[in-house]
Amino acid sequence: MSTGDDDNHGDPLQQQPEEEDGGGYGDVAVGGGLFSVPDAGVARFAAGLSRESVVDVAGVVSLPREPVRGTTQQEVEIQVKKLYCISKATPNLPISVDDAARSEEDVVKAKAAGEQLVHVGQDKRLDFRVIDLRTPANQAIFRVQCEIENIFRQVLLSEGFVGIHTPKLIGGSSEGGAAVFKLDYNGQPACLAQSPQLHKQMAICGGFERVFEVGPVFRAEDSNTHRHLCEFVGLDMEMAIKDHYSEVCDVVDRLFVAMFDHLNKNCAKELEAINRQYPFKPLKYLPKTLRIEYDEGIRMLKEAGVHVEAMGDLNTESEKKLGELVHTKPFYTMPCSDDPRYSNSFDVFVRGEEIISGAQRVHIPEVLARQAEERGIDVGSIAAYVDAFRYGAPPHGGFGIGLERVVMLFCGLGNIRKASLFPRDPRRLNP
Ligand code: ATP
Ligand code: AMO
Repeated sequence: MSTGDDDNHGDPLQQQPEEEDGGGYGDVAVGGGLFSVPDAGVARFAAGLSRESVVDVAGVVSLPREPVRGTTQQEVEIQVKKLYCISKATPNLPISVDDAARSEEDVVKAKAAGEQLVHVGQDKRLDFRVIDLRTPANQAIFRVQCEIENIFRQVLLSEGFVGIHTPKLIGGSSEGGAAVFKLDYNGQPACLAQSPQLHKQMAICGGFERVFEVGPVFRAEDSNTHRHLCEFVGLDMEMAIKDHYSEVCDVVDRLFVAMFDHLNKNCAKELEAINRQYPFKPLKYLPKTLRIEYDEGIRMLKEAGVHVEAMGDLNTESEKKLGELVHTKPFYTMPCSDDPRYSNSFDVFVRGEEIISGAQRVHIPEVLARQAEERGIDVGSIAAYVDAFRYGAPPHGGFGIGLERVVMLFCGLGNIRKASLFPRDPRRLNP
């Protein structure tokens, strides 16, 4: 809906002639908005419009005399002078925006009060995503997502990184795992990239000291979980390091503290809209770092059945178990020089779930080939990558972030599908 005085309406399906100004305004609710219309004829026309029709209105905007109950658009009232219907919505909408905008709590309360409400489940929302996306919470979620992506770019650009785009059609798995979508590439076996891992490292070999990429990542996940998608947006970076891979962790700290501060400061309205439909507790974080908090480590160990004393030092067994919980690392990860059972790697967890994986990489081709072989990877399929380290390669490291996971976990959404515009999960390829 737009309001204004210009007559640039193309070829409206239906149009009301301009009415004389003054007196006799009546109210009518159209598609969730409150309009004051000049006379009964216009009121009839407006009331006959189906919900979600697109209208173009010329009129005077004012603050409402009182909020419109049970609607999603309550901020302004319009005294209509002209009303055009630009696009008629079918009167039999599969879901209504008002139903889709209710919180679980609203539904429970209304049911307790004996009201009959339509509950819109997750599958139905996703089946009719274009309507579901119109709810205030969804509008806010994708604005928050856009801000996160923007801050990622801004912080890295300000630190001298250059944005790159790596190929998404590649000859073999980039993470060494089986979760790849295979395809035929003019007669050659190929797959969709599981990450920009190999090529972002090769960009470092190509003389770019600091690179980042925002792009699609494909994972042939076979289990339906609340935090895995088959296609997600990867926020990746890679950088040459001088002394220690903690230089990469320092960037993580600066990036995420800037990101979370920015969201809290500049997206208060969006976070409130999300909170109204999907209540969540604001994320607590330290002002300077995201590195693992002791309590979080203790909680993970306790959940895994390991006995640990509150506030006690972790013994070797607990440390090892914590290491296992935070996963076995891929073939390109640099082992720790003091104890090769460990690696120079890190994960970042938010609300107990992983949002980032990162590490120093192996830049010695012989070690890289050996580690790949040990994990059953056909070294021939990654020969150009291994060879890239034969022509001079600086020590380097980097990390990958799942954009939808950051949105899901910052906003406590509970399901990654809510943070994906048109999610792709093991069962869903549509819409
Ligand atoms: P993978 O490729 O192994 O699936 P991933 O990076 O895609 O890893 P996840 O599968 O979410 O992301 O998590 C990786 C690892 O992190 C898991 O194998 C698990 O050990 C650990 N992990 C994730 N979430 C939790 C959690 N809530 N508590 C404990 N460990 C967790
Ligand atoms: P990893 O496999 O841990 O690491 O992935 C990086 C981050 O991507 C997110 N993520 C996912 N998000 C949604 N659906 C999925 N199926 C999914 N799988 C992973 C998580 C995870 O932390 N190459 C390394 C990164 C690196 O070391 O630079 C990698 O891909 O937020």
